[in-house]
Amino acid sequence: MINKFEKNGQPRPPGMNSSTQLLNSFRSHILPANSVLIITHDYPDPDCLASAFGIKHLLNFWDVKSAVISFGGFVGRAENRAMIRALNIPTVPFVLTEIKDYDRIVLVDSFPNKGNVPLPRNTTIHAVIDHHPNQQAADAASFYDVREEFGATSTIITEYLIAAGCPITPKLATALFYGIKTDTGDMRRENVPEDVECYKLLFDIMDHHLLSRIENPDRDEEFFRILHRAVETTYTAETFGYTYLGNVTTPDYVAEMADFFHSLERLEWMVCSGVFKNHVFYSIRSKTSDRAGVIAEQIADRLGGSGGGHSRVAAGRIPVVTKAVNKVIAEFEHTMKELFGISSIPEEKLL
Ligand SMILES: [Mn+2]
Repeated sequence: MINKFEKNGQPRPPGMNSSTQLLNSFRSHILPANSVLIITHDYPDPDCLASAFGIKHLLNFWDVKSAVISFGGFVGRAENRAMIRALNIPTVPFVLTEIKDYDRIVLVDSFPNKGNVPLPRNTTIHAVIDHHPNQQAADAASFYDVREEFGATSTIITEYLIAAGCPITPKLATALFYGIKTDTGDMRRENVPEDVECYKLLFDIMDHHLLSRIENPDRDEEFFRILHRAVETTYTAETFGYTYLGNVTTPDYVAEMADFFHSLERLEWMVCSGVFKNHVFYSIRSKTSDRAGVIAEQIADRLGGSGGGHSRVAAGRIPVVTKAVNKVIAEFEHTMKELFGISSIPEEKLL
């Protein structure tokens, strides 16, 4: 339970003054409240889980009686399930919540009406804290803190906790550290000095044994089946790699395999797709380009889905409505090749 900056009077991370102002504005949009619903994107990743967990701590610190973390979908990736278990992050499936039971709604690591949160359109959202690039206008009545240049929403939340003087427990520090670590890809993807400063601060507070348990989780057999299938279907076209996973039991596998196969030497791009619950999910990774989010959005626009993301990490989903799923996959692959300009480059199977 250390708040290092407060305690030792050390220099604050860059940008802390603006964080204090933003925190005060956030507070005035949320308090007074008895109950707050904290929503992450569907199939949550460590950054949004940690951010929601941090906001829950902050609201409890401000004497909000009930702060509930909820999302559509479920937690699929083994590491993320281990994170929830090891850090005791309480969550409630969105289908079991009633919006009217809550005084305020906070959205973390996502933006309204982007197709990846469970809230019905026109739901009043009182605060949005995010780091995804977004073209849409913010609703003037609500609180928005969207910092596109930040590597993780967990960094913004860490600054809030420090600015508020809210104690950061070892478990919360572990969550936020892991959120920053995964979203910045261990600092190999976009990040700002604030990400590194918060990373260092959290490193001294967190529980390293718990982090080790999260990063080395037990895996179910399905993981190895998916890995096998991915190795079999992967092909490359010069510096572009693609794998199609077929039906998956959780869309998290699509992101996970995109990350893993992206490490194949000579690849600049890696795209992975898979089918889950009447949707084709896809993930795009880039090593040096800044166009992953743009391409994810273009694919979604052309095929009637939703998509977007950061410069090197992006994702989307396309609904399978009237057409057969194979047809949607074929359209997806055709559009992908066109946008990457690889339609005429011969494909080479990995195996
Ligand atoms: Mn994030």
